[in-house]
Amino acid sequence: MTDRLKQIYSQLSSSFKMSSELWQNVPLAPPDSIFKLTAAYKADTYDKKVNLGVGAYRDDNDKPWVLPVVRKAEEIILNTPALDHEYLPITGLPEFTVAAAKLILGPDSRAIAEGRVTTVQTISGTGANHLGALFLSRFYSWTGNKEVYLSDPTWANHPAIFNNVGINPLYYPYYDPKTIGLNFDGFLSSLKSAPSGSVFLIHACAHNPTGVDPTREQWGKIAEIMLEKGHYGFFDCAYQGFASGDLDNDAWAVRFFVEKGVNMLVCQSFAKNAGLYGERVGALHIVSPSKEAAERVKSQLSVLQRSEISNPPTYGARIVTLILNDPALFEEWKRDISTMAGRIINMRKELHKILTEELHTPGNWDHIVNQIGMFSFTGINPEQSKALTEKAHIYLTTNGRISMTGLNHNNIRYFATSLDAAVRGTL
Ligand code: KET
Repeated sequence: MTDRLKQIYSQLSSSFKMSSELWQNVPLAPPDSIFKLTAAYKADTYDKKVNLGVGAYRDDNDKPWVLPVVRKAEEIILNTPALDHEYLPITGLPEFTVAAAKLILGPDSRAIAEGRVTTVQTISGTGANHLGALFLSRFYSWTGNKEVYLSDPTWANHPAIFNNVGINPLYYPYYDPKTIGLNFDGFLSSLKSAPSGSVFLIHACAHNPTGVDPTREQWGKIAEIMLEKGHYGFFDCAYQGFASGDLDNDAWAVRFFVEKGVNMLVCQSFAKNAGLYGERVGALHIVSPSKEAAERVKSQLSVLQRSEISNPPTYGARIVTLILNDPALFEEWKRDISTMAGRIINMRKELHKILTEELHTPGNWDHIVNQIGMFSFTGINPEQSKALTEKAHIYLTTNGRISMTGLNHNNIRYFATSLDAAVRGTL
């Protein structure tokens, strides 16, 4: 070997050595518990495979559904040559943020009229959760440790989002496996025993993963204690329209808490109700005690947003803006939402009927029809859930959550018989 070659060889081997050692202290993380299901489902070649993992709507042919109203809005965008690709303002498209606030807080919201609401366009609901958590981490008047109370169970990403900004997740009882319903007493005693001024993350409607929401009377009691104790409400609303099929109905709890004067923020997502998953359209709304406070909040959210994403993306926000601000498109959107919610409700009824009337599956399955939203918390244990995946090619999270929209008239019987066998231990 010539000296020159030797020199090159030695340089190369030392740079290989460096690159192989540089990340040696980075531990291998497990794949995401929800997204790994989509990947495994796609890789599976079995013809009867079923994906009940991620909460993304599918039509009765198991296809993603572009809402007809979204197609119309896209055409309008395509045919508006004046639209350019300039940056949006840091806090987002103003026509979007104004309309999004009205959608969740109500067109007659006093808080909006009084200028007490700060809205920032975010990277869908996840971005709203992150920005809200980051803002609290920096500016909330913490009296002790930075802690947030999450429902037990909750969306798998919640603890990770709060950990990322130095807020420690704690859990309040929410779900009672015995009744497959709300553990209302446990929830209330947690609200009562938490130190005053604690932050509680609350699912605004269609609780993920349980599909169990408090009744209006129960919400009333929750709000009362939150006011008494000066707790902060961190509302996550990813499913407005999916609980009842009605946008106003599903915003009831949020509007009620705002009206009662609970200190709070709301995270809003258009991923599910507008079927705009990959477009990442959402908003964070912080309700302040005064207009002047809302302005200061806005100034700080702008600073945080600028350093994180600079400014939010335009495309999805333009679609939602058209839908929210055009009365005809808005009416059409409401019909599209009830199409989605209606199909899910039909699948619930059908599944309940097959399990109870045809298969006589052991146990009570009424929760399948009583739970609301995209998910059902079946109540099966992790072994049964694993058996469904490994033996029947049915993909679901190991906590027994199923995304109801993955069911359709072609696969519901296969799923029901597999579930029946898993419960009987004969799969
Ligand atoms: N909050 C909740 C409660 C939630 O279930 C999701 C998504 C989000 C926020 C965020 O959605 P985004 O797409 O960022 O607007 N949940 C489904 C998808 C996911 O895990 O990301 C799910 O639970 O399957």
